[in-house]
Amino acid sequence: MKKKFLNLFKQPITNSYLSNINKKTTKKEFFYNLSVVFDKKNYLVSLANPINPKKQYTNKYAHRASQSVTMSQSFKKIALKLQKKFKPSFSLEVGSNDGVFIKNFSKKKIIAVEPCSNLAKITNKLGYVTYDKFWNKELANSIIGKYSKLDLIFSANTMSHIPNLKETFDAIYISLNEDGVFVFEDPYIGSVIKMNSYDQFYDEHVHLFSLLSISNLLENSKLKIFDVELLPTHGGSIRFYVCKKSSKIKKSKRVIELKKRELKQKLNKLITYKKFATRVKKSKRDLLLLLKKIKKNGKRIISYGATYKSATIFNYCNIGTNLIEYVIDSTKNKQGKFTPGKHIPIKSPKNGIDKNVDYAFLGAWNFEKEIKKKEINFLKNGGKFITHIPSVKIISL
Ligand code: DWN
Repeated sequence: MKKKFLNLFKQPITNSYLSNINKKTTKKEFFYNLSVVFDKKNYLVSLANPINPKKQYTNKYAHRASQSVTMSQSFKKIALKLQKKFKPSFSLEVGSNDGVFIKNFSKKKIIAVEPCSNLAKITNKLGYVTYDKFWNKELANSIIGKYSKLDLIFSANTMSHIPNLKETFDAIYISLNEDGVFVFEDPYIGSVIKMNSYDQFYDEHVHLFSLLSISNLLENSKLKIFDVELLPTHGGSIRFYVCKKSSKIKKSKRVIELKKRELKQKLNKLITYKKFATRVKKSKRDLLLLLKKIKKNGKRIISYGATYKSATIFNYCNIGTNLIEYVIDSTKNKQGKFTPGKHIPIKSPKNGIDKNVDYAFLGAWNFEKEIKKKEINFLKNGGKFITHIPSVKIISL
């Protein structure tokens, strides 16, 4: 039985950065009601009404995973680790974005699937065969028909984006060799609860996983979890190692330990999510109070990183250009555009944060360390960051 615990109200599609703001473009903007449910049966946390993926993963997809040094390094590390550990002859990545993971493999040893054709074009150009299609059983059958079954399937920040997990996991099963492994990582609900990072809920994050929920989902499949890791990336992610139930790969102790930890955190109880929803309301009140106070004192506030996450914050808290003048982002194809829903202009950081800016809200709070390092002069000159993680606060040198 699914129980609604969080309402983030009217939200736009987070990838829908607007090129122009006029009556025609704003009238066409798509909004939906973002609410989140907890399934009391399998403990999965999901959006109540997912959007049609064809509206989201278009040929205008904006996010480029290679934009952050942190993520490029993390993907390189896991790519090398998986090749060393499993020695795969032939691998596949589901959701390859701009190739940040596959570029660490030989072009002959990996292929990819990426539904956003503008992104698939990038990796095809680099010489990595990339299907610009959605991952499903039909595609899996055509890939194994043309090539062979796979020793390794990797997927980062993609499984959580797919509404139909049963079809997805079935497609993984038919594509894997007998001792093949499927490794996937996504933001971790345990961290979201702990850090109060409610901005991890947006149209693309259809589900946020725990070990408990994925274990339950896989009960009805021919797959099993044999290892798990918690990662610092994206403010706390979880990486699952999965194989066929018939495989001889041994289960790691970490699976049992993390299950215990999740039960202690009560990730299997509705009350945990209800309490979280109360903290989310407080976070909104505190953020608005702080931003309004700063503005009243005549100070200038911008936002750092035109993230999909910050679309949730700005729309839920009703933050527009009255409070945040503009957003800076290093992604070229976001620059010159406007944020979805609240229409805040996005600019290039050029030589870092402008000298006349007093405060920068961390839209990309998950890269706080990287950003602070890059913007050390802003901090040295008295500039301050604002974050809502884990509670609303000002960060100065
Ligand atoms: O799952 C998803 C995650 C991985 O990426 C997607 N559904 C969409 C996207 O979500 P996001 O926008 O919340 O992700 P990030 O990775 O937090 O985005 C960071 C943004 O900040 C990028 O647009 C790049 C930008 N940035 C910057 O301008 N300067 C990042 C860093 C580190 C910087 O120094």
